[in-house]
Amino acid sequence: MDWDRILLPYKQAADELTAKFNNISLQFNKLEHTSPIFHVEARIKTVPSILTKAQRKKIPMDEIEGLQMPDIAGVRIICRFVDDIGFVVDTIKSREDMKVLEDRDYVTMMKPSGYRGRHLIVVYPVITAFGKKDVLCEIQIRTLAMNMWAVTEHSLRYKYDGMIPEEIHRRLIRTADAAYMLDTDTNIIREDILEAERSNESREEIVFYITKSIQDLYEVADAAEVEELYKKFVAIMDTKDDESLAGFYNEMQAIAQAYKIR
Ligand code: 0O2
Repeated sequence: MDWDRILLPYKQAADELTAKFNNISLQFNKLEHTSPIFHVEARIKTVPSILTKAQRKKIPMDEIEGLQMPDIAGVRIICRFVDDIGFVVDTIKSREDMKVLEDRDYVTMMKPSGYRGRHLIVVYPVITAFGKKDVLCEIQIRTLAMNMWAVTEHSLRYKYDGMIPEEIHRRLIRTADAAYMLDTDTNIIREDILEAERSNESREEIVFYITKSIQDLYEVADAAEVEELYKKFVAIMDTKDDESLAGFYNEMQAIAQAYKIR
């Protein structure tokens, strides 16, 4: 079999989808100060892994690119909060550049192993050097906690060749429960966490504005006056009082406007 000819379009799909999801994340972070997508990774199944799965599932070689093996190209999207998973799913379903064929929800219906995650099987068209090809891709969406569990379990499954000893299996179920609790609790305080981050970020922006303005004022204003402003700023920073910082920010905006530096 000409594996390069088969697999290269899948690599292209995985690369393009990774870039697209990373851009969605970037745009959310820049414009909304937070993103439902925390991290994106992708992989192409290796030839031995394709052959093993084909053998295990009795998939004829001329059907390995079909729905029985939809994960030759796999993209994994990691979210911070459980609610983000649904948001990412809706985003993917609303896009015109890929079509969702299957939606497997192992978040609400945990697998007997303890595995949790949401899997979308999408058909994604790539324009290769030799023309257009529709390829299947599995998009796995997990929280950080679900991912940590799955990566750990995957290593153990590999180590024990799929026959995980009973005691370790019991521990894995306990850690899956712990990961579920972590997800549930952080999801409940999601808005508080995001609000704290937004306020930290706006504090950083204010501090950046003030320091830049003071620096620029040295070019146009009386040095002693600027020195006084700088001392006042340092004193406010020492108090860690957000209200005083906001007041000083307003003062600096007025001064910057008067000197036409902003
Ligand atoms: P890899 O190395 O991650 O690519 P099957 O493929 O038969 O196991 P099915 O029903 O065809 O399962 O597809 P499913 O369960 O929707 O998704 C399969 C993929 O989900 C697996 O790919 C894993 O990545 C992940 N997964 C599913 N169940 C488990 C689990 O119990 N533990 C872990 N760690 N991952 C799981 P592959 O091909 O098994 O492996």
